[in-house]
Amino acid sequence: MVFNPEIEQLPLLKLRELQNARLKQQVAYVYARVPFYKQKLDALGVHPSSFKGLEDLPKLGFTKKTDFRDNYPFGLFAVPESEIARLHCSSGTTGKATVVGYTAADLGVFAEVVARSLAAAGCRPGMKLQNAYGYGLFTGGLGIHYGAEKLGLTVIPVSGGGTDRQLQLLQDFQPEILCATPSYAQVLAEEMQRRGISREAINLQYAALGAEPWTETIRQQVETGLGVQATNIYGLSEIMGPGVSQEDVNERGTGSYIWEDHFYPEVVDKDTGEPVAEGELGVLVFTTLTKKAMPILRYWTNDITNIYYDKSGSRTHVKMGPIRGRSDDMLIIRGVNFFHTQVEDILSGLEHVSPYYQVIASRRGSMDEVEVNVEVSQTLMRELGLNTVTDEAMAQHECLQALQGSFAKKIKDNIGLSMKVTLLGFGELPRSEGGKLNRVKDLRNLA
Ligand code: ADP
Ligand code: K
Repeated sequence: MVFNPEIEQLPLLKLRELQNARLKQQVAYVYARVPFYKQKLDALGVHPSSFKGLEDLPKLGFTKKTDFRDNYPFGLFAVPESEIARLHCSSGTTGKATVVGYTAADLGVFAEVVARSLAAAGCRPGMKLQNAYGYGLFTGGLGIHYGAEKLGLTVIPVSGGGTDRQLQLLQDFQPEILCATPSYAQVLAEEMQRRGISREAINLQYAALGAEPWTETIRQQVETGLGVQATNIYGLSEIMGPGVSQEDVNERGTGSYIWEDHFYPEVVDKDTGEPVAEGELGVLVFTTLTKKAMPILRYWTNDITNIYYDKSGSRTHVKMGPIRGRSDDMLIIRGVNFFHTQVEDILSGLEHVSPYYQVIASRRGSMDEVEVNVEVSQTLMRELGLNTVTDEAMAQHECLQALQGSFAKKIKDNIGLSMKVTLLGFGELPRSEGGKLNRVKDLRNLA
């Protein structure tokens, strides 16, 4: 279902006109109202009176996470504090939390883009949505909540965590939609199986998953385990929250629509900051086009992805591929750049392993080393009669040695790095407790 066809299917030329007009307005607005931007634009020699719109966008420099910290808490606001209707913070995955503010009009746009997103995810008015995104300062819970209400869904505001209660409500209230982090949806799928709750006991049809990188492996596990069609929802507090982009349920695997009438995307080279060609990987950069409380010019998200137009898509807006990782958590090992999601892609091609893994980087002398811990599947553990994977078990079972060897070889072939692979028993790696799951440990700077 398309929530707002007039905008979501607006011909591209019209969309450009709209973006151009909005961008000029937004630049004049921040120049007049935010001292930080006035100083910055003056230093760059940009003045709203001569700013030509999209073609001049690269002249605006970048806004970075440190600019939010330097202006903590309210220094980037463009309206008096009395006009701020709500405050949120980013979840602080990397460092101190970032404060963001919304006017009532901003909250209206937030609800609109989430309503579009949930409609694209398969939701239709009258359905029930179990919202397992965290409520509170994190934008996820409340962001999904108001968008779901706007679309006409019944919201079950359960928040993250509390797996017993989540499973109970899935059975008692029979919601059609689940919103959660992908790692938490995995937990719910796994717990259902462990507790012998059949898929027929619940009524889920769709899941909109986001807030952290995930891959086709996880999609498969969640889709099978919960009996849903799972789509990607992406967003970030600095720009709005969840619902900056969303995958259409019938176009799964082909990218997520960015609601570019409100959030103008660019992809730039992570070293030079220069725009890359359509479809090429780089750092995603967003400029807000309609924000009132905290308009942001060219925000350097640190998220690595690509953007492209899909002519066979149901909407005209640009699509983005999955987030490959953050440029700041990209691991550089012996000069080779890689993301933990590459390890996950390899795992998806292997039998007899669970989708859980952990990548640990450490340094011995001046040598970087990487270890990958991965769980043996529950089925194989049962077949071999094992609770955990000891050295004796490794020595005794050739299939375990073969598993370890083929995984290590695939990593070497695909990523170009030798990594030490350690097999663990099923269930030994940490699971999500309702929020995001950290799959990478970089111990190199701790020594
Ligand atoms: P924090 O930066 O503290 O995690 P946010 O809660 O604002 O704060 O999270 C935004 C970030 O979360 C994004 O920049 C991105 O790295 C990640 N993220 C959000 N949604 C997705 C998604 N669907 N896929 C991959 N990463 C995502
Ligand atoms: K996040």
